[in-house]
Amino acid sequence: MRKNPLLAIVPVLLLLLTSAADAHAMLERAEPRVGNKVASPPGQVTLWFTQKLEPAFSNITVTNAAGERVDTGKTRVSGNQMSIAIRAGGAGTYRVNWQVLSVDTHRTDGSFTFQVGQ
Ligand SMILES: [Cu+2]
Repeated sequence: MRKNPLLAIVPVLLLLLTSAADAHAMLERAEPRVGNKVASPPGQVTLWFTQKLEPAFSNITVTNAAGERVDTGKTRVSGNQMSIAIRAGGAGTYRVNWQVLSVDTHRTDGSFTFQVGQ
């Protein structure tokens, strides 16, 4: 009885698909840095990811200590990097929320904070 040679490559294909699916766009680093303290409000927030991003479906919002939006609403995406300009929103804890669609069509999201002031 002959085995179908195509069956032999199925496990290999499954392995390739699985490892590709694990490689979602995760946050690699940010400026201001995650959890860091800066003396005055930065002019923008920039995030770097582990994969290239789809500009139309990737965005950032930033809120200040009072929970008010301080971002301009215009996220700029370039390769695996995205950034947004922010207005000065006083001292305290700023929260950065991000959502991205990576080029492998997987969505990921997350948030982090940084501190402004002494
Ligand atoms: Cu993925």
